[in-house]
Amino acid sequence: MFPKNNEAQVQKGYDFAKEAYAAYGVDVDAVMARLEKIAISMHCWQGDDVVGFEKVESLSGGGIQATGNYPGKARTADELRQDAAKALSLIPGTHRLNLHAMYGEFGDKVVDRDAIEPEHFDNWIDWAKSLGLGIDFNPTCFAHPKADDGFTLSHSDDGIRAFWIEHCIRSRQIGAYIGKALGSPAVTNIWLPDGFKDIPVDRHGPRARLEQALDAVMKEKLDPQHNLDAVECKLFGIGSETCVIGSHEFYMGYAIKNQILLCLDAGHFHPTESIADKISSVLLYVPEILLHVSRPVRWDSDHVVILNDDLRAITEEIIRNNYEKRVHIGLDFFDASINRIAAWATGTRATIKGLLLAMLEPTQMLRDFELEGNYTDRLAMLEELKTMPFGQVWDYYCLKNDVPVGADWLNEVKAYEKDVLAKRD
Ligand code: RNT
Ligand code: ZN
Repeated sequence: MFPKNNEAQVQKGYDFAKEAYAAYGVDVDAVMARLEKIAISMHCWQGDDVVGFEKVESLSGGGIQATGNYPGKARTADELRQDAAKALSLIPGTHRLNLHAMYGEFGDKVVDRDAIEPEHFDNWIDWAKSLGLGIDFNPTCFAHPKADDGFTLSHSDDGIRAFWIEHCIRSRQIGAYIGKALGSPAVTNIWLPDGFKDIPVDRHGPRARLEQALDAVMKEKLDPQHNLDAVECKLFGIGSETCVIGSHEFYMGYAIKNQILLCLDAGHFHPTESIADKISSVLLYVPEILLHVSRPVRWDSDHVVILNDDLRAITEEIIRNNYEKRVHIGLDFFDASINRIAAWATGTRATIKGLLLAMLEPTQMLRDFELEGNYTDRLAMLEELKTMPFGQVWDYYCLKNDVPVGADWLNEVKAYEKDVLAKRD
């Protein structure tokens, strides 16, 4: 089994770390207070491999793909809630849940996407209330017969386009309903797979249709206290390798023009392109952004987020610039080859670690080096900071927030696997 925490030892480590950071002028207690205020939007779809609860035969599609068949995945909303609550109990802080329209509870009825109602999400709202969570929302514009040919809101068929417009209109209303009920705005994020596998002749037409469709979707003004709109671009997907209609330029223009949120997904750009570098630019032109923190491996593979340089660059940008009120941090990964609760916990804990590491940085000192043109000290210090006793602060943060310290959380995952997941198949 994995080692259990020893409170006295954690405290000792923390005292030591506190002094080490204080030498650089970093107040570790203030850092922890700041960290506690940041909510991560944990995505529900890691829990069931992006399947949902519609009464239609589940269809894959949309160019996204969960691979693996680890046993014990959630089959019902109750199971998914139970699993998500388990994961959240292993993650320090109070967070949010990111829901997709396909996770509505429709009873025995077949409710098509253009007929979803706020009530279909009441159980989620009650559950979120009981745990003090906020909820974010997404229309589901994929895995549906009307998306089978790869087009939704930009479809050339008026009827199909109208169907998806209705779905997105209802999704925004549901977002507002949820946000009102929970007293915290839901970020409703629109992503659609529309695009061409092979070289199109007309790139303008679908984009013009998408713009019009989005205008129809966004027509109803909703109270920003209840709902915030976001749009998510992509470079390519499986089956849309040559041209994605909702490209970066398309949505950046749309978000700026309409002053809504732009969603940047770490896996939706060229593999060497980092979303971290985009944040400071786009925040000059849009009020707020949404992030889909993901881990692309060679493509938009949606691997579980880990504390790598990409994640660190993202969290550093947020923290160094005090952007935490303007950047909504959502997660977007789905690995079906490992324990799904461990996947959630690993990715969410890693993201919080990234934020903590960034907060422990003596940024002003580094900025001063940079302004003086002293790149020697800037580089050398950035390297030295990597071996500061960050782990001791992280352990203490977990202890303080009543979640397992170190690898101890894996003991709980193992027990849950035995008691709950193993009984599902
Ligand atoms: C797909 C997008 C999108 C989805 C989720 C399920 O490439 O990243 O955000 O992953 O909506
Ligand atoms: Zn995404």
